[in-house]
Amino acid sequence: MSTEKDGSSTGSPVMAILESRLDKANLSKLLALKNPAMHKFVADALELCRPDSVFVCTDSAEDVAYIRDQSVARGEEAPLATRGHTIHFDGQSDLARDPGSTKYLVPRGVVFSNKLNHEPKEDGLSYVRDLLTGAMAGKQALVRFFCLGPTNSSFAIPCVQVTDSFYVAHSEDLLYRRGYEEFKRLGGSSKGFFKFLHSAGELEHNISKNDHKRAIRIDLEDSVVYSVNTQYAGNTVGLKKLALRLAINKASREGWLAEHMLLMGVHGPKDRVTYLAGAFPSACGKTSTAMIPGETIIGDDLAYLRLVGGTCRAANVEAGIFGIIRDVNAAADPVIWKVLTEPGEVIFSNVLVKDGTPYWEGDGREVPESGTNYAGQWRKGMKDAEGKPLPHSHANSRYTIALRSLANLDAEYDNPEGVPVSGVIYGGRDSDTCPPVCESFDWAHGVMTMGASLESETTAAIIGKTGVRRFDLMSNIDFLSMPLGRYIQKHLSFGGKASPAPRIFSVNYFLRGSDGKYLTGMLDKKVWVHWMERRVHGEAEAIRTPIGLIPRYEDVASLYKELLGKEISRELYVQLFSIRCGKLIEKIDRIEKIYRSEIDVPDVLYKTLADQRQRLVSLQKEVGDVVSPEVLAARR
Ligand code: SPV
Ligand code: MN
Repeated sequence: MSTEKDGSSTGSPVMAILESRLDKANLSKLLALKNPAMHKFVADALELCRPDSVFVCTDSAEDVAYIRDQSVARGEEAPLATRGHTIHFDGQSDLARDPGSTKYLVPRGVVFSNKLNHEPKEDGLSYVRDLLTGAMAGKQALVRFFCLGPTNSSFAIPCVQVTDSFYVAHSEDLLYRRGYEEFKRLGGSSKGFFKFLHSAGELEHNISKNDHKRAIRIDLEDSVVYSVNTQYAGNTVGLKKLALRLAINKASREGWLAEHMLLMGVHGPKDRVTYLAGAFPSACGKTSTAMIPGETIIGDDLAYLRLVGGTCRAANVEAGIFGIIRDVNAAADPVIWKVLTEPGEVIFSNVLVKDGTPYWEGDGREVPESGTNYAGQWRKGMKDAEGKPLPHSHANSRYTIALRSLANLDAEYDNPEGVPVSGVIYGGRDSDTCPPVCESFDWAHGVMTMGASLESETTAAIIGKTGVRRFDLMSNIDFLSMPLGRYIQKHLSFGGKASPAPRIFSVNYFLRGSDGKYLTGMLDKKVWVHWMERRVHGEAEAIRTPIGLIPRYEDVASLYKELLGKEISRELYVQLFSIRCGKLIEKIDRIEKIYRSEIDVPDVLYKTLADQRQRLVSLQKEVGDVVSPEVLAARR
């Protein structure tokens, strides 16, 4: 492509395409950004998808309002009774992320992990480009610019999104920082930007008709993600999980970390704010941890971690929440409840609507007799194909809001330098193995036995059976774009360069008693994060166990009292924090087996797991299969 010195594409084939596809006003908005590589991407997308018209969205309030209004005018969203609230429905089989249809495009000669869905680049490209050919006929293409992370910051990654879905473009407006001015500021030097091309495909009643031909293809070489025949945000909103896959790869090349993590400020004694980052698989308590009453939120889903002068600092990549709505109610989450029930911009998806009011499972209200949901008309007593009661709202139904509408937003949330990270949390959905909280011996021990050994029972956030135990290293297995072993090695070296490295903790909110009931309550996580906060500042002791450091009864009891006004019995504490040697050994065996079939796994991982197994085996022989924390405390 020939480009002029000023960064425009005058006289080139790219320019010819843009001139033929865009009207004057939109062309001039696009060309005000002097970025030939971006022009080339947009031209290719338009030539491939052949929309009837194109709208280039700047950061102006007027342009953004056009997207929001058109989403309603075209029926992709419908207004609800409360001002600013809308409902969007995805198709009946398009209600969650679809790992099976998501593949990396691997160039010839490159060895990729057999744990990650991939195919030869040429095959995958031609498959997805075929599906996208002419996919925007009869529609308008939207070209939007955003920024992952705060603008004008070392965390920032500019992004361009081309989509024919007003719902996707509107969601992105709530979820991300605007980036048109950032592209303008960077001019041709905005290298390494991410590109996303999405089409919902042919529609029937605004639902993707061909969702059986859903395809998401990730081109790591060219930093492009293609997505077609789907609307569910996890498959379509470029800057969310599509970008995470590109970012993990980029981060590994550049020595930082792109993580599926919340970021929060824990408010400790003497007005101290301590920042923690936390990785949890989808629907396992990530948002509710970030939203713990009395603490402040920076982000609930995606964080970039960088070393700045030896300190680990992190920024929220996003500016909004695409959160699970199930069990959000006035008691459990008063801050989100307020946003969801008062005027302001909210997109609800896949909930039940009755007379303009959205309803969902666990909202604490009477379920209406009937209404409209993702499957059409719903009535109480309806059964699914297996004869089970059909829930009024889908288990993965969600709300989309901007963080700025939250009363508990942390003051530092937009700091271009990020915030210092004192601790990293790894949590999974685990009924019977790990204690509610445990601190690793050091960074490397935490990376390998907590992050890289994470397992979690599956949830409705991905298509497939729920409740099945699944390996999910760092809660990033669905987004990993490089061999597992190399990713672990990157974590080890990152922490090795930090002084001090953040502490690493594991949590488990999902331990169950023999009656199948959860042993801890929704708000008990406040106690665990405050114990971490005290540990960071050297203000709480710990009991050494074969798997790491756990809290003493005295500290747990005083934190329950101080933070929740509750008593916790010694019996419950012992039940929660007993070391289940047999279960923990089985877990190590499962994890080791997974890594044995992978490439480039650092030897230290096997050694660390073997040492931990040995400690557990000795304890089991000496004391028994389930060992009380009080026995361990007495052994010191
Ligand atoms: C998750 O499933 O982890 C989410 C929602 O945060 S999605 O956009 O589907 O990824
Ligand atoms: Mn997520």
